[in-house]
Amino acid sequence: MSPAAPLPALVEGVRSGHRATLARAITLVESRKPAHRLLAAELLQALLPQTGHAIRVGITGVPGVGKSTTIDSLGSHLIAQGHKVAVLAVDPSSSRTGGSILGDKTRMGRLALEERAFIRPSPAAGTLGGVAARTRETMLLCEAAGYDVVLVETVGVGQSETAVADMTDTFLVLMLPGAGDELQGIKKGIIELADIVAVNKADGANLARARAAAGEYRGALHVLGGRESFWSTPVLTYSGLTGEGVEALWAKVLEHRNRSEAAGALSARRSAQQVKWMWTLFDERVRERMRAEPALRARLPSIEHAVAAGSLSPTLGAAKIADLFGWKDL
Ligand SMILES: Nc1nc2c(ncn2[C@@H]2O[C@H](COP(=O)(O)OP(=O)(O)OP(=O)(O)O)[C@@H](O)[C@H]2O)c(=O)[nH]1
Ligand SMILES: [Mg+2]
Repeated sequence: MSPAAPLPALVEGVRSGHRATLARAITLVESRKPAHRLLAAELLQALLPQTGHAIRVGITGVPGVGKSTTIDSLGSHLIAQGHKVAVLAVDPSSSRTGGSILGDKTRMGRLALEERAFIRPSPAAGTLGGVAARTRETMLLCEAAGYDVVLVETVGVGQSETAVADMTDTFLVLMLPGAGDELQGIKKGIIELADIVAVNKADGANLARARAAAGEYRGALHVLGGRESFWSTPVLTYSGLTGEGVEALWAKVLEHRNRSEAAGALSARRSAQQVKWMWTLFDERVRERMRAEPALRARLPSIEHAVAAGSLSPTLGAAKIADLFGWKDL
C-alpha cells in the first residue's frame, strides 16, 4: 500500500491499530504533495470521532536533562498498567538523521521493544508551525489507532515548547539538579507554561542537589504565581534512570488532568487549541502559497537585498510585498 492508498483502507487500518498503516498515514500527513495533503485532510476528518480520548502530555527540558530516559521509564510503567503509549517529538531545529533517531531509540531501549508503544521522531526540519502542525496531526492519528497516552517531547530551546504546550493537556518541564546557577538560566516563559516541574536525576550523589533545586523552583513559582486558578504548579524530584518517583510523577499528571477536567479547563483548553491550530495551519498555507507566487518570487530577492543592505526599511519592504498582491493599505 503506497501512502496514497485508498481512503477507506487507510481509515480502517488506522482504526484497527495496524502499525504499518499508521506509519503510512503519518507519512501521508507529513507529505507536502498537494494530492497527499488532500487525502490526509480527508483521513483526519474521517478519524475525528476516534480522536481526543488520550491523555496528552508535553515534556520539555534542555538537552541531556533526561527526556528520553524519562519517557522510557514512564512509558514502560504505563504499558505495564495496560496503556498504549505513543511518543512523538517536535524538533524543528535539527534535520534528524537516521543515526540520531536510532540513538533516541536506544535511549528508549525498553519502550522501543514494546508492542504497545509507538515511537515516531519529529517530522523533518521546516518552520516551527509546520513541524508542530504535522506532529499534532500525527497525535490524532495515534489516538485513532488506540494509543491512550501520547507523550510529546521537545528540546527546551526556541519556541517549540509553546507549540507543544498548545497540543497537550499537561505540560511537564524537566529540570536538572543544582540550584542557583541553573535557576538563573531558567526561562521565565517556560516555567509559566509548566503544569508540573520535575527535577530529574534525583539519585546517588545528586539527591541533595536535586532537592535543593526543587526548593528553589518552588520559591520561584510562588513568586510567579500559577498558570490557572484551580492548580498551583507542583515541583517534584525523581530519577528517570532508577525509576524512583516516576509513579508519583504520573500520579501528578493524572491529578492535574482530573482537576482541570472538573474545573472545565480541559475542554476549554482543547477548544482554544483547536482554533489556534486552525489559524496556524491557515497562516502556514497562505505564506507557502504566497511565496510560491511567480510575481513574488521574481521580486523577492531584490526586496530582500534592499532590506539586508539597509536601503529599504523592513516596514516598507513588507508593504512592497503586500503591494504585489494588491494590498495597498497593509
Ligand atoms: N544519574 C542519572 N542520569 C540520568 C538520569 N536520566 C538521564 N540520565 C543520563 O543523562 C544523559 C542524558 O539523558 P537523555 O535521556 O538522553 O536526555 P535527553 O533530555 O533525552 O537529551 P536530548 O535527547 O539530547 O535532548 C544520559 O547519559 C542518561 O543516562 C537520571 O535519572 N539519573
Ligand atoms: Mg532525547
